[in-house]
Amino acid sequence: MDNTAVSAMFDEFADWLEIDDENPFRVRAYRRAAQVVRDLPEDVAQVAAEGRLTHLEGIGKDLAGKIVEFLQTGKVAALEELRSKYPPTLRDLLQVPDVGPKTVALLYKRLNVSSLDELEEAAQAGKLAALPRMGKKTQENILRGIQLLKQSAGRVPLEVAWHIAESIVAELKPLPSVEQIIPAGSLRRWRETIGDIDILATTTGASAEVMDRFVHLPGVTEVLAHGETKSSVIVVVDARRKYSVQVDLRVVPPGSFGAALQYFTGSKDHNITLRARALKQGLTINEYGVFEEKTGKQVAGATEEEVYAALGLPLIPPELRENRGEVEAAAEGRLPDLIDLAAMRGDLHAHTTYSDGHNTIAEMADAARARGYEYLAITDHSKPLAWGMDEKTLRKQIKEIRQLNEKYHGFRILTGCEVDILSDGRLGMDAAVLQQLDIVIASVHSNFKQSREEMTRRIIRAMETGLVDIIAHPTGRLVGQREGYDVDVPALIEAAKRCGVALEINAHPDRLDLNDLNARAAKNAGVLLTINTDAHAPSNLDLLRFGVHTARRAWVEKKDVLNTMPLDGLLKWRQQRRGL
Ligand code: DGT
Ligand code: CA
Ligand code: CA
Ligand code: ZN
Repeated sequence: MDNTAVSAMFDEFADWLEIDDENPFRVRAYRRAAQVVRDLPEDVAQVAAEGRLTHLEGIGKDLAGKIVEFLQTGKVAALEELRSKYPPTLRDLLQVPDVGPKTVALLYKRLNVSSLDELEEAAQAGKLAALPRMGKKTQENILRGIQLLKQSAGRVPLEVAWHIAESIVAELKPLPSVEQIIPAGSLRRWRETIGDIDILATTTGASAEVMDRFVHLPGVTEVLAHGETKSSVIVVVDARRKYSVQVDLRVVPPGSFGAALQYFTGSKDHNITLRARALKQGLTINEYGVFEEKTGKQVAGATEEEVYAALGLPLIPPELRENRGEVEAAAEGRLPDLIDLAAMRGDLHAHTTYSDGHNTIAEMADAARARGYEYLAITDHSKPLAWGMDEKTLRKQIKEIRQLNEKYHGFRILTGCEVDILSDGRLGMDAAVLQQLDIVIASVHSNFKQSREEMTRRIIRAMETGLVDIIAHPTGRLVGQREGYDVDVPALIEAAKRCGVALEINAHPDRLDLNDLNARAAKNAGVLLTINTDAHAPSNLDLLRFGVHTARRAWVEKKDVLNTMPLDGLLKWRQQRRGL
């Protein structure tokens, strides 16, 4: 928890410094500090207590002092001073895609814009187009960005919500009176954004203890209700952005726990379909149980299994409960055997200091081994990205990986590259060196504004080179922040099938790209998928679960996913794909 708060503090510091037109080196030092603390595998407070802060990369005496000040007082005087120079709402403008600190400073100075509403007004009035380095197109993009923000307003990203829910469950579970406790709602279905968090519990005896503890948890800023069976609070967290979210805790009788879990897991549409099925069988279903309509006799309620069984159904995994054919499939015995985290044998997309990653190849490999993987593909960026490798650097990396591999048993670092797809669909790296690699990923990192036709042709051309094994984050969207480039996804799926290319479900919770619906379409078309973290630091490898649950929402099974294969199967697939 401290690491997130300290890292958010440095990010905010960097934002204000940049808005304030500070020296770029200083800004970069703060951003780097934010990153270092965010990815720190241990508790920053512990590091501080042991006087080891300055041993961390990029943390000098000055930054270490700020961390200590923050840990001790919850504030940093220098940051407070910076904040006081501007309206607090000014920093909200940074949430708009395409609006960086320089633009914020410009908007503030020239137009006196200091909040999202004022920015929207100014854009609608056409005032932005007249500013230097702007223009009509940027103005339109900013307006679209504000609309996107409003759509996702009040919803928090999946990762942030899980972080909150897991820490609440960890606080309440040890209480003597608590028996069962589990998050339900959209969180249990792993939707990509979460409206509010719904937690269910059963207790032995009275619920007063757990309710009392709940409303006094750290992070609770407001208590909306404090009752015997239900309490609601607002929790505020400061990840990179500040989020506040409502959390409901319900305590239900043990005999109704399964029914309540089923009801509050939803989705609402799934529940409506279930209720209609129950009625046809002379039953009613609600959050207390399943009952015979005529007699009112309860026939199920304690567990979810028995609730579904009472309706003649096997348990439907929560990720499928979106009313997308799952009730019918369950009734006909055609539910998929969903993939799970344990089936994953490796990660095929990771970065190191050879491009924009923060760690060495060996550090990333050790982290992968520690997670029990059989392989990790190192796929650093290529030119023409400023932080990308050229052929010579990639050859050097291949050599280094071969040397490292000599000391491993039962684990292999795969050579690879995340090669840039140029605007015309050619690749940013020579074929000769790409052919030497174990895994070639290709993806789009520039010129997002191409037309749908151009973008679709661009990516399909990359597949048609025959050099590419995987297309990473195929649509380029960022959850709640950026719509992604305009591209014909069904055409990409068709081309992937034809060219034998795998499509990625990028597991980073900001991306989840392909999303559930697109991934399901790809699976149905017989396209192989791969679930990868795109890790830029060892701790990022843990984000894989977000990709796996997105795959489950897409009805994906183990056999649909490339990196559930053992190493030899994976290499054989690649040989066949390349016609070798
Ligand atoms: P969210 O919070 O917007 O991300 O999405 P949910 O699915 O968590 O929705 P929420 O918190 O409003 O309600 C939790 C669950 O309670 C929902 O998934 C299904 C159930 N539920 C809520 N309202 C109704 C309703 O009117 N009818 C039925 N059948 N179920 C409901
Ligand atoms: Ca909810
Ligand atoms: Ca709710
Ligand atoms: Zn990447």
